[in-house]
Amino acid sequence: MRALVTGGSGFIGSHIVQRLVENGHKVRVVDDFSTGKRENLDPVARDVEIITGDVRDRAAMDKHAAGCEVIFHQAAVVSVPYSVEHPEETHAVNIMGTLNVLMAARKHGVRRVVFASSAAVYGDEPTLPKRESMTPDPISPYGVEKLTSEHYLRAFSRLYGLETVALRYFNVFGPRQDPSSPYSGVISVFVNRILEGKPVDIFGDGKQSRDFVYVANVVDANISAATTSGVSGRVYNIACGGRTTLVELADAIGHAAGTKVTKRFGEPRPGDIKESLADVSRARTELGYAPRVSIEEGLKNLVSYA
Ligand code: UD2
Repeated sequence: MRALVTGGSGFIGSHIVQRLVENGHKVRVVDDFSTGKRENLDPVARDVEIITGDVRDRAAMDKHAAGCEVIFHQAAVVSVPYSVEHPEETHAVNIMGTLNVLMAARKHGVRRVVFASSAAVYGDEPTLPKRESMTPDPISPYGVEKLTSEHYLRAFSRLYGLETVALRYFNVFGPRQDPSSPYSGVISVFVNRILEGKPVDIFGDGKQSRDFVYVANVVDANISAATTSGVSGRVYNIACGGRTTLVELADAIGHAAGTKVTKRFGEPRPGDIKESLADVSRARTELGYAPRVSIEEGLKNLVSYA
């Protein structure tokens, strides 16, 4: 297939690009390089068309979608706290960006759009595990933006027959996740600290839990979402379907790195949810999704990469 990956130089996007190239597909990347890094595409740079572009730029997106069969729409401002501080900016990127992608896809007869949604659409509702049949209740602009985008996808699929699939990522980790921003995912931060022989800072008692998922599994889900028939308009949780507490996580990273971990416990982070766990049975049944890389194996890969 000929694919466009928006945000293709970012953490998850670059892994999707790499797999597509390995599988012999033609790939175009559009990225504004605000957080994505050129070196993320170094392994495949010669085989990929890389365009500097902004999903807010409707005319540009229109041009770049031409000739593509599938769009993997990964470009977004991915930080929840940043969206709380800058809702206008994240609205423009995360909603208008999606709309621009959908309009361009429709115009150029793109077969399918696969969209990177988020567990943030569920908000703070304590029922576990999260199922796609639950009523979403986002509590941040970021969650609202991802949910709104999902609705646009479904509307375009109903109105115009454009095939769309939304994947609700839970806590994704793996190589190339940037550990250096205040909004970085906890695993990238902890791995960095542990490999430097420094203590890790746990916000709260460390009993909070997340459903961590290694990035290769997320790539598998994207490929299935692009190629499985009969799933247009659907949304899917993408996670492992298991719970790891922060204390367990720190110890597991220490184990993977072959070192003892010092934990410093501090104040809980404001706005944090206590637990997160996905039911992944819909993705399993309809997309054939099976998280084949365990958290332990993923951590081992990450530690040897870092
Ligand atoms: C994840 C997603 C976010 C959104 C949200 C929806 C990531 C990176 N973020 O946020 O985009 O989808 O889920 O619910 O996947 N922590 C520490 N010490 C640190 C850093 C973090 O204790 O140095 C804790 C933090 O307080 C939280 C947990 O680790 O309890 C996970 O934090 P995170 O920022 O990696 O991810 P999360 O679940 O807040």
